[in-house]
This record gives sequence, structure tokens and C-alpha cells, in this order.
Amino acid sequence: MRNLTHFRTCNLCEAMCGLEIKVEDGVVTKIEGDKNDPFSRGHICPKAVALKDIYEDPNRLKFPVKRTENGWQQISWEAAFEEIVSKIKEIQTKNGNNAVAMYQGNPSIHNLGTTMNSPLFAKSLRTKNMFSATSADQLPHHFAAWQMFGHPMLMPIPDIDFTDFMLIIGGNPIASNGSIMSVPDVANRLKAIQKRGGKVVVIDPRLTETAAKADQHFFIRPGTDAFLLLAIIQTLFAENLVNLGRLSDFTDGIELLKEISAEFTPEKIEKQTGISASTIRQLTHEFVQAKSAVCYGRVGVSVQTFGSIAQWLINAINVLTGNLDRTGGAMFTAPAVDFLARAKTDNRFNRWQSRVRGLPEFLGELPVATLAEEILTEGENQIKCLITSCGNPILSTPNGGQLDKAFDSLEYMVAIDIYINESTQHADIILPPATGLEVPHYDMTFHVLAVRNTAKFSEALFPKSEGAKYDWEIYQELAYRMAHPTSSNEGFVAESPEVKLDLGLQFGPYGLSLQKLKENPHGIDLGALKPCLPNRLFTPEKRINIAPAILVKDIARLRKSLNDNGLSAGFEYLLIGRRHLRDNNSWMHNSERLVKGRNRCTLMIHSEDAKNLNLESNSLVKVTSRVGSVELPIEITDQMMRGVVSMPHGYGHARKGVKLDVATQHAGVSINDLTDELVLDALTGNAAFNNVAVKVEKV
Ligand SMILES: Nc1nc2c(c(=O)[nH]1)N[C@H]1C(S)=C(S)[C@@H](COP(=O)(O)OP(=O)(O)OC[C@H]3O[C@@H](n4cnc5c(=O)[nH]c(N)nc54)[C@H](O)[C@@H]3O)O[C@H]1N2
Ligand SMILES: Nc1nc2c(c(=O)[nH]1)N[C@H]1C(S)=C(S)[C@@H](COP(=O)(O)OP(=O)(O)OC[C@H]3O[C@@H](n4cnc5c(=O)[nH]c(N)nc54)[C@H](O)[C@@H]3O)O[C@H]1N2
Ligand code: SF4
Ligand SMILES: [Mo]
Repeated sequence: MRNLTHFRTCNLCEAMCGLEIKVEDGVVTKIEGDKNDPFSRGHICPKAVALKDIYEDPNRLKFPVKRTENGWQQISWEAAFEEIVSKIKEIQTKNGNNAVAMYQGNPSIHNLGTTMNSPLFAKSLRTKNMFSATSADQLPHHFAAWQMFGHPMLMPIPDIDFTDFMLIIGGNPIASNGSIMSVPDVANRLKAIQKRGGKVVVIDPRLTETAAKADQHFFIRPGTDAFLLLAIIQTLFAENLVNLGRLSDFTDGIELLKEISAEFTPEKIEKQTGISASTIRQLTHEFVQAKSAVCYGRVGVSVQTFGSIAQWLINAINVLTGNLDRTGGAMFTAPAVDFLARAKTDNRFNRWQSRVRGLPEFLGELPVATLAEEILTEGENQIKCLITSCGNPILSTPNGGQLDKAFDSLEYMVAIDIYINESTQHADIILPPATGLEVPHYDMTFHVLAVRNTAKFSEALFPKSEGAKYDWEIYQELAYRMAHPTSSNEGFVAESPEVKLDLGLQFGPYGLSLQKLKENPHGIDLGALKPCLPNRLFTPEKRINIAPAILVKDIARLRKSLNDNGLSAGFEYLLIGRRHLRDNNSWMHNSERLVKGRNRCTLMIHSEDAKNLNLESNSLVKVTSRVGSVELPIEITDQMMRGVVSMPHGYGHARKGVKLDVATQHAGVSINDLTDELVLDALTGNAAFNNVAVKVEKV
């Protein structure tokens, strides 16, 4: 390949940074931020350079492999498709359609071909056993958006570039680069709030990298945010600070919200949350006094036992203070491809339940916390066959140890993945798609969740390797063969996702086209977020419901937990997760440059707690929960709240069968060998990773 400079969007996290990549003699020699990208303005993080590592990774699969008694063997695509489809059909004929399950992981939505085509294959399975990382992450956000605004994807985004007050609860954007808030260069964007006289406040059980840059930080006891939010709302009503502005014309349920919040005075909840009544009042006053303000909550308030109530109340605070759909508040995007416009908005909750525990379906999926027992519990509709796609549930979903056993017992498993890792090593066949620098890219999902309206298409930098397939070719072919009586591909022609993307752009609000985007390789700026309510609402009468019945009802469950600290004899610490700038969930530890240096898989603990347990720095500890135990070194830091310990998610690569040469050298242990599949947001079944009580002992 000749020398060239290539511009593209990084697909690794939600921030959508523009990259400028130099290639010399076919080899990537430099990856820098693209200063001409109107969205990211030259910002990148250290992970971007690892795109080269993934491309060159000798462990990355390029062709289908089959597990045999003599190890993994390369097989042809034809043989792989033929076997997979006949196996699925055979298992479904014998045991019913629900005997086949599918789990889709996070990189699915960072990939145009998968986003658009994996649903074709998923549908062809005609099973009620669909799972995804959504129920280990942002399900409460979708649930609250659907209940309040009528559409699960109509989630408000902080208008960070214009706000005067940002209250961040359970998010650490300086490490994560933002989530349900695509925000490249977030550190400078937060600094800009302060420069224009505004304020940033963080509520988190750890004094995080973001908290360190904020004007104020308050520790909160994990899992108690719903109480804090109710107390803020109580204060707004009690002190006559409610002011919806133009939202009052189309908002219902204010009186009901006033009624249910009345009992949750700041005094009543200060012990439970660890935040004083005077702080809560002060915060509330500053929030309403700011010219514009936004309350933003992310994964820390989502993966807890009251995650859905918390996401609802966060939206409610933005509405009650008139900050929803207002510049500097919480706004909605106007994406260039508006897939919301076509979506169904009928009831999509609890239409069926999981077989073993009766957990509710949402948007066609069951909570992933129930996957293991659905495989292990015998009976009609037991899962016997699993397909994973872009997912590593053994490291990323609760009670990974149980899931490991469950996967061992499957009759058949297929993984659509680029690596042989903790989950995919259980598969009978792995189908690897082309990835990263080999694929054209458009962020179908993250343009919907971004702090500014922009649009950008990136060409592939490299062709896929010889004989390899794109993800969309794989899903389309599997779906085609599933729909035909024999599993042959006779007559099959795959259609590139660019065809539909082009149509989506043309029918979108800006009348763009793929050609137009190709002519603008740095991306096109479509302007700041603009007010769009009530028009944009998907509720039948185009009204906001600030007190949805199903969420209001769940307050009874919350009330019962007011005096429960979640601990029990021996299990006296609450465990929370954390993210580091150079990790990406479980799957980027095979890049030497990202894992080198100090061991990051440590248990962070407060110095007083360490003293009580007779621990010195770097002591090895055994951490035990109801479901398992792990051993790891501690890191003493007063950045932790007393009584709370933290370890990162995504480590634990020492499991058998893992073929990741670098990651296994930096194996660490998995937090999800401790998290409990029975600890959930009971309303939706979302995993509650941050409500797990553990015992900490010196080894
Ligand atoms: N305790 C705890 N657990 C957590 C979290 C936490 O904070 N604490 N966070 C949760 C969150 S927010 C999430 S999103 C989930 C993530 O859960 P998952 O999505 O299940 O896990 P990942 O580690 O992201 O695994 C991604 C998989 O996709 C593969 N992959 C990467 N690129 C491609 C590609 O282009 N094509 C294909 N087919 N495969 C690819 C990787 O090899 C890997 O196997 O984890 C959740 N788990
Ligand atoms: N570098 C990096 N970036 C990533 C990822 C990654 O793994 N690494 N993963 C990506 C994914 S899939 C996602 S979903 C996003 C997540 O993006 P963020 O939500 O910003 O992710 P976290 O850094 O996990 O921040 C969650 C915060 O919640 C805090 N917390 C824990 N429990 C509680 C609680 O009960 N209450 C409150 N108030 N806070 C609590 C934690 O201490 C932590 O600081 O990041 C994305 N970006
Ligand atoms: S912040 Fe996210 S999108 Fe930006 S370079 Fe890093 S991984 Fe890529
Ligand atoms: Mo996530």
C-alpha cells in the first residue's frame, strides 16, 4: 500500500474522536487526533493508538475456527455456516425455539454492520431468550425515557457546552470519556464550564478523576442515590422552587410527584446516603439559581437496586427546574439518521417473563442476570444452545463463575467474535468478522447521544484480509440460511449497510447523503442541540409523564430499604467498580501499550478501613461475596468512601482456554466473580453491580 493519511472516527468508546492516521508502506506509523474534526477538535485518548494493535494482533481471528479434541482448527465459512444453521435447527426442532438463546455485547453498537444486521439474525431465531449487555448497563435509562417521553431511545443529553451548573452522579467521564453523552475532550469541556463562571459537582463513593477536577465532590453510600434525588425533589416542592417554564404546558403528574416525595426530607435520608441535609439544600439552591443547570447520572446510578427510580428522578429534576429541553440543560439531539422516527412505541415491557425466576422482558430481551440459571435449570424451554455476538458475558455479567459452569454444560455454542477469550473459548465454532481499521464506520447510535449534532462517515483504512467476512455478511448469511429449509446459501446476496445508511441520511432532517459525507472526511457540524419539545415526544398526546405509575409504585420498595445498609455479619464492605482510561470493558488488555506499567487490578480501600483490617499497602486480600471469592493486592487511598471498596471490571484473564498472549500476562481477577446475579433492580431485572456486600480479609 502506498503512503497515505487517513481520517476516521475511533469506534472504541462513545466519544467518537476524529483520528488522523499515517500509513507508510502499508503500516500504520502514527495515530493522532484530527484537529479538523468539528466534534472532537483534535482530542484523542491512549486507546486510539491501540486500533493499530488490534489490527496487527496475532491473536485476532481472521477465519472461522472449530473446537476439536486436538484444539482449534480452521474451517471454511461454508462448513461453519452449514454446521451452525443445521445445529440450531436441529436443537429447535427437538426442544422448541426457546432452546436457542443469543447474547449481544457492547461493541455491537460501535459497529454499523452489526447494529444494522445482527437483528436480522436474532429475529430469525424466533426465541424469547434474547439477552444483551443492556441489562448489565443502561436499561434503566431506556426504561425511564420510555415511561416519561414515550421512546426508549429518547434520552436527554447534557448540554455540556452551554451549561452553567453540572451535577454528575455516578459517572466518571474523565476516565470513560462519557456515556449516554458522547463528549470527546470532556476535560476541556468541563473546564470551560468553570471558566465561564459555572460549577461542576460530582456525587460518587470514590473521589474520581472527574471529582478531582470538579468544584465540589460528595461521597454517597452506594445504591442510595434514589433517596438523595427524592430529597432534592422534596426540597424543590417544600421551598416553592419548582418552575417548569414552558414545560408546564405539556407535563403531567406534578402533584403526584409532590405527594410521593413529601416524606423524603433531607433529614430523613442523610444517614442512609451519607450526605448531610444542609448539603442537599445547598445543592438544590445552587441548581435552581444557576442560569442553566443539568443533572446527569450514568452507570453508577444505573447498575444499582433502584437504578430505574434513579434515572427517572434525574429526568424529573431537570423537568421540575425547567432545564429539560433548554440550552444548557438536558436536551435531545437531532441526528442525521433519525432511526427513532420509525420506531414502534407500543408496550414493550413484561410481555413475557424468564422461565426460572420470572424476570420481565423489556424491548424483546430478558435480563442477562438470569442467563446462567436458564441454561442450568432442566425443564421445558431450557437453553441448550447459545450464540454470543460482540460479548464477553463471563467477565462482564454478574456471577461469571456460575456462567462459566453454565457455558460448559451447553449442547452447542457459537461466538461471533474476534478473539478466543473467557467466553468464546466455550464455543464450538467462532466466526470472526473484520473489525476496526478494516471496516467503514458511521455511528448510528452515538450521534443520537452526542452533546452536539454532527455526522461523519469513515471509509475503511485497510481491506479485510483475504477470505475474511464483514460482520454484515455474516449476520445476513446466517439469517438467510435460517429462513430456508436447507441451510444452503443458494441465491444469497449480501447488501452492504451503506445502502440503507445512504437512504437514512437522505430521509433524515438534513437531507444529507453518503456521497456528501464522503466528501467531508473530517465530519460535518450540524450545530448545537436545539429545543424540540413537545414535538419530539413519542407519548400519544405529546406530553411528558413526570410520575409514571409503574415507577411511582416502585417507591414502596425503596421506602422499605431506608434503614437497610445492605451489609450483613462478616460482609461489611460495599464493592463498586471502576474504569480506567486505558481499559475498555474486558477486551483490550491484549494491547501491550495499554496494559504496561503499574498493576491496575487492585482493591482500593480507605486508609482507616485498611488499618482496621491490619492491611499495609500492597497487602494481598481475599474478597468474598455470597457467590465467590478472589484474591488481589490492595491500594490504600483516601479517595474511597469509608466502608466502600472498588475494583476494576474486565480483568480475570487467567481462565482456562484463553488465547490472548498479552492479556494473560496481566490477568488480574474478575469483579464479576463476586457480583451477585440475585442482586438486581427488581423492577427491570437490571444487574445491580454496585450493591454487593463483601468480606475483606488479609491473605
Ligand atoms: N461489575 C461490573 N460489570 C460490568 C460493568 C461494570 O461497571 N461493573 N459494566 C457493564 C457495562 S457498562 C457493559 S457495556 C458490559 C459489557 O459487556 P460485554 O459487551 O459482554 O463485554 P465486553 O468486555 O465489552 O466484550 C466485548 C466482546 O466483543 C468482542 N469484540 C470486539 N470488537 C468486536 C467486533 O468488531 N466484532 C465482534 N463480533 N466482536 C468484537 C471482544 O473480543 C469481546 O469478546 O459490561 C458490564 N459489566
Ligand atoms: N476507559 C474506558 N472508557 C469506557 C469504558 C471502559 O471500560 N473504559 N466503558 C464504556 C462503557 S461500556 C460505559 S457504559 C461507560 C460508562 O461511563 P461512566 O458511567 O462514566 O463509567 P464509570 O467510570 O464506571 O463511572 C461510574 C461511576 O459511578 C460510581 N459509582 C459506583 N456506585 C455508585 C453509586 O451507588 N452511586 C453513585 N452516585 N456513584 C456510584 C463509580 O465510583 C464511578 O466513578 O464508559 C465507556 N467508556
Ligand atoms: S476517547 Fe474513546 S473515541 Fe476517543 S480516542 Fe479514546 S477510545 Fe477512541
Ligand atoms: Mo456499557
